[in-house]
Amino acid sequence: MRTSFRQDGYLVVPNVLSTAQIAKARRALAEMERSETHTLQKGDVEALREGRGGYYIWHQSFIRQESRSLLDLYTETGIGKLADQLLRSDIPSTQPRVAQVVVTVPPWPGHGPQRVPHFDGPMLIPGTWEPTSFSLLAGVWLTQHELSSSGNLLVWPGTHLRFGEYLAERGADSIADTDAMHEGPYPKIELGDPVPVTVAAGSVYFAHYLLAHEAGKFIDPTGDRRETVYYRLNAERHESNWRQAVTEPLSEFASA
Ligand SMILES: O=C(O)CCC(=O)C(=O)O
Repeated sequence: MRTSFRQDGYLVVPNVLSTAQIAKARRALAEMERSETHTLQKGDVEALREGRGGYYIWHQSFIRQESRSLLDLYTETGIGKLADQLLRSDIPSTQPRVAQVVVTVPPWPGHGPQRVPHFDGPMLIPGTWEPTSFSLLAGVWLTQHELSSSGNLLVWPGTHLRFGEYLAERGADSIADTDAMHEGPYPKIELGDPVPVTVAAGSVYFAHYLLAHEAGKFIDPTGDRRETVYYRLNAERHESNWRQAVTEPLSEFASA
């Protein structure tokens, strides 16, 4: 498990959620969707409402009352404990502050909001020089998603290591120089071939912060929508160690 995460930069753990946990989380999402309290981040929500298919994502901060259900999902399914098996034992994961919900509804012939592989941005906090990097992403798949070309997440295995080399050569702060990168943003490094993430409902996906990824097409109009909840996880002290974490991409992770 650790070996493939270290090499590929991602890992899928099947059968983490019970059927009851999946159903509870899907009900919570449906309720959030109906209440429209979510903050739409990007995507074509109008297309979805009008039944034309589409893709959208929104952010929920755990500080907000209405997103309590997403924190419950995180806690009840033991995602933090699984993440801790990937991280070094002296720097376990801390509770996430942000969850991101992704929903794709067929047909979705184009790509997601970002049309090229990307990382989740340096997203510098205004007035500071600290990027809002994180250690690893945990994604909970609430729907069955075992076919490709059905709005899959696409990943480029091994790119977390090559992105790390790129940053080690230029210095960690060059992560903010997105002008030197492709639009994604993602640096102009060798990517290799993308792999569609195909998983069963109830699986949890873990990915390194630096791994190149993108939302793929959804070409089958009869397919089912995808519902994924992502959590951005930090190893303890990531905020002060982020420069080392991005230039030595495995420095926060346990050896194989
Ligand atoms: O469709 C997905 O799951 C990927 C979402 C994504 O790339 C992102 O939020 O940065």
